[in-house]
Amino acid sequence: MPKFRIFGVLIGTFLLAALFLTLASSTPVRAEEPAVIGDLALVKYVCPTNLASTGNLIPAGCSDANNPNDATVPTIAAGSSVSFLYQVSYTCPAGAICEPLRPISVTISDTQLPSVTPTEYGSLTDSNSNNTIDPGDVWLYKVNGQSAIDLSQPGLVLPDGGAPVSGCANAADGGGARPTYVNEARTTAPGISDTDSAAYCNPFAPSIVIVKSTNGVDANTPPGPEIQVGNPVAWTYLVTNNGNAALSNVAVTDDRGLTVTCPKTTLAVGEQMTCTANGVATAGQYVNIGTATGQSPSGQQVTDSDTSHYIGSATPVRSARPVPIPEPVTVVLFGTGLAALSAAVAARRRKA
Ligand SMILES: [Ca+2]
Ligand SMILES: [Ca+2]
Ligand SMILES: [Ca+2]
Repeated sequence: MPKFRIFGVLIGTFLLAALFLTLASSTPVRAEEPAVIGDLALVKYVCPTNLASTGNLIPAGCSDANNPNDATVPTIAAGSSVSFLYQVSYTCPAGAICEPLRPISVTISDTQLPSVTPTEYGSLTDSNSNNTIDPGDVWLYKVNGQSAIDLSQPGLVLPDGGAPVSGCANAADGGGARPTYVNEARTTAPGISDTDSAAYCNPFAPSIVIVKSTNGVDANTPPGPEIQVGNPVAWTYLVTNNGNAALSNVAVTDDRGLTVTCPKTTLAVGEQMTCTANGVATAGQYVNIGTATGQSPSGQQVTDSDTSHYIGSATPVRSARPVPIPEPVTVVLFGTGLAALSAAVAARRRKA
C-alpha cells in the first residue's frame, strides 16, 4: 500500500507543478491580450444646407465654428435649412490593442437638439473597408432637416434653456455682433466621450416701419378727418424697428416742414416709439408724408414713409372739438360720420 501512496503523492506533485508552469507561462500572454476601447475625438460642423441622408465627405460650406466669434461662423437666414455634421475619430493609445467599434455603438447627443438623435452619415475613413470603426478610422454622423431659428426674437429661449449668446462679431457679412446660436455635442462609446460645439447667426436684415396719423387717424387716403380751420392738429409718427438689427441715428422728417420731435434716436429690435408734430388746421385738403430713417450696426440705411390726410373745414365740425386723448380715433371718426350725415341731410333739403 505504501507504494501506491508514494505513487499518488508523486502524481499529485507532478500535476501541481504542471499547473504552476501553465499559469506561469500564460501570465505574460494575458498582460498583452485584453483589448481596450481607444479614444474618441469629436469635431462638430454646422452646415447652411440640408444634408443628404448619407455621404462620405464633409460638404463645402460646413464649418467647425467652435467659437461664436470665429470668422467661419456662418450666417443662416431664419427659416433656412441648417444641418449638423459630427466627425468622430477613433484612435488607440500606443502599445494597446483596441477593440473596433460598431458605428451604431457610438452615440451623439446635442444640447440644442434634446429630442433629436444624430444618425450615421457614413465613413470618412474606413481603411480596411469593413464598415467597422477600427483605430484610425473616422466616422460621420448627422442631423439634417432643421430650420435656422430667428435669433433676434426678443426674449428667445433656446432648447437648452438659455438665450442666444453674442457672436458673429467677425462674420463674413461684416455686420458685427448679434444674437448667436451655439450647441454642444457629446459623442459617447462605452467608457469614453468627447465634446465639440458649433455656432451660427442670422444675416442682418435691418428694417424700419412708420405709421403716420393725423389726430389719431392713419388716414392714408383723402379726405381724412375733418378739422375746423384754426383748430389744433396733432400728427403722430409711430416708428417700429421691425428688423433683426438694432438701429441708431433714427429720425423722422415731414415733407411739409413740420418740426417732428422723437423721444430717442435708437431703437432695439422690436422696439417702437411715437414721434409728434403739431400745427393748426388750414382750409381744404391737406396731406403730409412722414419719413423715418435709421442705420444698422453695419451702416446699412433703412427708411419707410407713410402719409396722412385731413380736410380743413371753414364751418364748425360738430364733435370735433379739441381732440380728447386717449380716444382720438373714436371721436374723429364720429365727427367725420356726423359731418357726412349732415351734408346728406342738407342735400335732401335742397332737393325738396
Ligand atoms: Ca466645432
Ligand atoms: Ca474599418
Ligand atoms: Ca397713415
